[in-house]
Amino acid sequence: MALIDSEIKFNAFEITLKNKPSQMLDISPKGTVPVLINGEEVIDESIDIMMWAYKKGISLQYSNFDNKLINIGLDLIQKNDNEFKVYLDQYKYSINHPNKTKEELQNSCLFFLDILEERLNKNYYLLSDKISFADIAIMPFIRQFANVDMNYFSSLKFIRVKMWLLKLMKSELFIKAMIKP
Ligand SMILES: N[C@@H](CCC(=O)N[C@@H](CS)C(=O)NCC(=O)O)C(=O)O
Repeated sequence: MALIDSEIKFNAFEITLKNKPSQMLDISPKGTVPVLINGEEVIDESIDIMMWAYKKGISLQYSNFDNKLINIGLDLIQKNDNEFKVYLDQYKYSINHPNKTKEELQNSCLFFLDILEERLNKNYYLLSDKISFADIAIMPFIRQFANVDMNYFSSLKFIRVKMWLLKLMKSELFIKAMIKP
């Protein structure tokens, strides 16, 4: 989404994670997606790809925000990547956690929705009334959380998070990003 938003032309290749191609592992042995190759340059962390795109691209998204907001955004992404995602993976793959009930796994994720709801009480999007890199970085994971059990997600009290997710899923940017390569 950051690459599209920054109007950077690129080719996308889908990877079967169970059968990673050697071309990918040669350039990025840690074996996670996404990996961006730009000539000799290899960037294999999503946040680094986003930041590269926003610095290189013509989108004004990044410069729209002052340092304080950028730091709030980076902090939210940190929490998403290092805390929420751990609990989200346990909930998504609950079969690997037979000692925990579904309710326990769901409850462990809610702290992050609380944080997002509080931000969205102030603005339409996470940093301001304009969409930002933080929305783009975090939205896919909230979508994954919702998709595990849509009835449960719909029943939650987080009205603003639900509206925010719907708005982003209907956005041109997301629809473009979801077109299969
Ligand atoms: N911190 C990395 C995490 C990327 C990551 O874990 N990607 C998953 C797919 S969503 C992956 O490639 N997993 C490797 C595997 O399942 O073998 C990033 O944000 O780029």
